[in-house]
Amino acid sequence: MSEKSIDQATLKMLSKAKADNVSLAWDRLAAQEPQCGFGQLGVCCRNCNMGPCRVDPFGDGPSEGVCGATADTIVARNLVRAIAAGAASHSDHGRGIASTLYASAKGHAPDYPVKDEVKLKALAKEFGIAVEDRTSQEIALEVAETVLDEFGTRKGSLQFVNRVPLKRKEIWDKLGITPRGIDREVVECMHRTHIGVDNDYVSLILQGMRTALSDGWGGSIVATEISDILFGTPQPIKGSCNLGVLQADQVNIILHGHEPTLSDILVHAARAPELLAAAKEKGASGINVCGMCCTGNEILMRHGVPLAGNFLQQELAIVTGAVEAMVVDIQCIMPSLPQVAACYHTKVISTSPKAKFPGAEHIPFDEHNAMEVAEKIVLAAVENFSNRRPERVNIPSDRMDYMAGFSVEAILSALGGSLDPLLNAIKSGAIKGIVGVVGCNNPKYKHDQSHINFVNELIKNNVLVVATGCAAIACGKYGLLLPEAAKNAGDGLRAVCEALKIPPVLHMGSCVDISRIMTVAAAIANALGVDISDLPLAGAAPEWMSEKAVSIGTYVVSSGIFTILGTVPPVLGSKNVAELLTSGAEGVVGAVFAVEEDPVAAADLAVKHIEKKRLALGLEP
Ligand code: CUV
Repeated sequence: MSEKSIDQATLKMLSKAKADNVSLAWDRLAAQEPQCGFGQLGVCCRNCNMGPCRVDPFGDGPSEGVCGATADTIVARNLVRAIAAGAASHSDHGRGIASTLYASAKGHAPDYPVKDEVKLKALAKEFGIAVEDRTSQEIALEVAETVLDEFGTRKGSLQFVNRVPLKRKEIWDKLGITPRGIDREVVECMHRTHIGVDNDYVSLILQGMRTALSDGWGGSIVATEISDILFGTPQPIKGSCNLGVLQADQVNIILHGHEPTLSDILVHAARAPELLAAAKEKGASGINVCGMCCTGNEILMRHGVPLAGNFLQQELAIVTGAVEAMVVDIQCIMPSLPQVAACYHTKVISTSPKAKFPGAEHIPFDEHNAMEVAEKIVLAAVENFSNRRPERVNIPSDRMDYMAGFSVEAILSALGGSLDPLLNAIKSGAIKGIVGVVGCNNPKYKHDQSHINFVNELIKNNVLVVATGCAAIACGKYGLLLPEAAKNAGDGLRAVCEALKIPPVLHMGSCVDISRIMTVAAAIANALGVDISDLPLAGAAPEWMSEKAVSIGTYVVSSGIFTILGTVPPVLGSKNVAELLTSGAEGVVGAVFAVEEDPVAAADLAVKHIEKKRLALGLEP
């Protein structure tokens, strides 16, 4: 068991699942083994019905598919399709949030007033939208319309690319990878990877980069910025995480998925006095709303809602036997949940028309009468409390406090209003550099281990860590999001954290909030008058698994930031593609990918890279 996770709560629930005869992701992985070698290498093509085809990686069998596609073409096409799926997921999430702002401004979504007018006006100005003598509703309407237009714009490039330094824009323009429209890039990926269209691996990967950029500097940034306008820009906030946040004597509701449109409103709905009274009538002492995965990060960042865990803990939360409802919307939700829930009393409630789950109850969420639907969902959970089977309940006691909520605005205010203290700390070497640690869990690797070992090693080396997604949740569970964690940091970083009363690992939000990290990177580069690729920065996804992570990694590299992957992507079937991504890209976009499964060695790569960049900037390594 202990080889599966380093997290005590997880290990306890793994044992309980075994005793309860419940099968989990780890069991299903074992049933898949040995996994398909062609798939692992990326040399399997199912893009047309002359296939499926596969290229023999050892050179004994066929070297091309029926249409003549080589390993280079097949691997590149598969990669580009993964990027398109990932970018589409983030961007469609962004569109959903922007549509909610539109409905709000039109007066059709009364439960979604603008919460951050300052940010609304700042964004309006960025888009050249007039703010003087206009009501916030008028501004919101034009902002929503303008942002929604970015998805199919004909103006040639996305507005948010203007945040990056001129040098970066020139690189993109020269390569022809400046994103032109959010939807357009995804569509073009699907077109180019159809049989008989783009068969040149370099050309395909450039389109993959352009599509990823339409996510990082398009869809994701839209999701973040408009969420802040609607739900409030995060500020430092305290809370706690891991499965121990579930309460034995309360109605437990877990919000799992990605869109704050649902989760934010549900947090408020659960506070209604009549629902609380209903819960008490059922014998519960209260209603305990917790988050999971990225929607958990959204409500954690804004309301300090406890976080029950990260990706690999979703089934385990149900295994506690203490969850009345697992409410899901979109992305990273295992189809197995209703099956696991069938062994307990948990109701899995799906809410998005885009994501239905056989075996789950579907309560369609509607932004036009959001509060009403949210209350209905909470009531369903409350009513389920009496079905709880006490003999099946076992909540692990493990929980940890954290501090989160580090939006760009919150970081600036912690720094006293300008980036200067951070820049000075980097120049003096107190902080050597910054690494963004993001991404998922993956049952092929020991749960949370790579995240934690990688991050610990970095802070020891005076590298400030900014984290999002399931990586950030992992950090939370091990106390790395507490200011006290600075005691494990190197002297320089420790002093900075102590002076500013911040943790050495800053939780910046959900996966779409990696756009916050990119915005900070661009702002630092602009302040120093250099390109992003000149900065002592790196990115890492130590335990990634999703296609969204493929898009993220690609836009981070395409923005000029060296990125380390802790799990091997399916590209090794083409020497040319692998070589382009890990070395050739340096001369093209100024950054490359590295793959390193050992987290300590990965941290060493990041530190060496940072030292190299410092030296080039004339700073002491
Ligand atoms: Ni969007 S994409 S498992 S929830 S970080 Fe978590 Fe984050 Fe990966 Fe999913």
